[in-house]
Amino acid sequence: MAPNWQVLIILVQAFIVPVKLCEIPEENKHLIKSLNLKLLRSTLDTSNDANPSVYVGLRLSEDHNLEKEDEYFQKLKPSMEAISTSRLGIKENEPKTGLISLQLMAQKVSCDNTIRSVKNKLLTHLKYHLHKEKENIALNGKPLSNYYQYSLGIIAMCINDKFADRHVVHKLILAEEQNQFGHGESVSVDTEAMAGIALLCVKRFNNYPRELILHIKKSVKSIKDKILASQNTEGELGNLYSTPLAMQFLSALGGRKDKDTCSKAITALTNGMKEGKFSNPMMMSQLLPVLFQKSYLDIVNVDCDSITNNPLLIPNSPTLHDVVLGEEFIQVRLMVEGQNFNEIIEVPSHSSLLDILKTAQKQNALKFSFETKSTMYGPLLTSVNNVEGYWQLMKDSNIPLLQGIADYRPEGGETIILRLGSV
Ligand code: B12
Repeated sequence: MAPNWQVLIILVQAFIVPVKLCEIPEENKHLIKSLNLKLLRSTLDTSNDANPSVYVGLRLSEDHNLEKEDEYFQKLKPSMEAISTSRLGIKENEPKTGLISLQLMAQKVSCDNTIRSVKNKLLTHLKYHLHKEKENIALNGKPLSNYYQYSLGIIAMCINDKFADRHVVHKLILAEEQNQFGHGESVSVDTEAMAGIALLCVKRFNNYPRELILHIKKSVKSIKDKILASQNTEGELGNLYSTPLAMQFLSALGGRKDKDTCSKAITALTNGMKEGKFSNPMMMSQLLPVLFQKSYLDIVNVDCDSITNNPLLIPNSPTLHDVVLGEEFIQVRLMVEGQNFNEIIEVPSHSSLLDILKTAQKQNALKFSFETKSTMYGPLLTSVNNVEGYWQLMKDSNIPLLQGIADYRPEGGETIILRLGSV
């Protein structure tokens, strides 16, 4: 029988030209560059502390402004050095598991070997933190920070060729089996993904007992199934902001079977980018690697000798506010559940929820006050009318907001509810 040449050529091509799972379509490739520039531009903003996740995102890109990246890495160093020289311990029950992990990842992608001693000390701190997190799981059924940071910790050890204690890994597997990865009251696809990436990373070590390896494989499969099942009609895996990490997990997993899921998710992400929904540097930093089909596991593949500079990748300087406030005024209802606060607040259109809270505080000094804590994602609302806790942000009656107070900009006529929830 004569060979079917067309089929043969396609087969051969499939082997020679690696088909990248989930590549962004040609007509949308310009979005990658604009995201890269936006993230680079955020590094020029001196009002926030340098963020190691932003640096990792930039380094996992394939387009670089080496000078700006290096300047930013220099800004990260003091905080790495401060942690590395601090005494081993956890202050005020506030573990730094996630931060130390991101710092170690940043150090690894920087190719800067002059701070090897800092790296070793950070690894010692991380090992200690993971041990304390594990102890807390055994005692209180949950880590001191959360399973997202616990997984980041395992990844940071793993990409530095240090394998986490098997009991640490085992606790993550148990949590996955018992569906413990939540975000407030809902499932956290971000955490599923991060745990999946961590398990894929440790699976590469041959040092774990066979039994544990089998458990790891089973958990990875279960995470994959949960992530695929979380896809909604828009193509998002979980929600828009968990889609980048879910995609990182699928890319670390490899394989071609999920092409349809991937292309739908890419559509959701490109639509989100076109609508300007990725403006938060932390969120952009989780997304940028995905646009190059990369995951945190690719940190080990960064080839320091072949990173080239693109002299045309020049960010313009950051302005104080990306969004220009509108000239018209809008009215937004602000309610604090259980505290009898229910007022209409008038603000210029395009104001953020933070602007609304500030206006409310100014106008109702006796009835409304709030406090925030600065985090890598922006300001977190930590206290309302002197009540501290996890303040959930809701819209209309029961829709949780997908952005924080500094990023969310309500429409006129919306009702915002601040609700004290349980983590
Ligand atoms: C764990 C977690 C939480 C926990 C944190 C406490 C805990 N148990 O550790 C809880 C449940 C409290 C929480 C709350 C919220 N979260 Co949350 N959270 C996460 C998660 C899964 C990991 C965060 C983390 O540990 N990062 C690593 C460490 C190193 O960073 P860190 O800055 O040191 O960590 C602290 C802050 O990040 C803070 N934090 C957590 N979430 C958020 C969200 C915002 C907007 C801010 C400013 C801070 C913040 O809590 C962390 C631990 O203390 C991320 C997932 C992701 N993809 O990043 C979502 C995520 C960051 N959260 C998100 C959202 C929307 C919220 C809420 C606004 C939800 C709501 N409608 O109320 C609230 C915050 C409201 C407020 N009061 O200001 C979104 C943010 C999307 C965006 N565009 O910015 C994410 C990406 C999840 C998602 N896919 O929707 N979150």
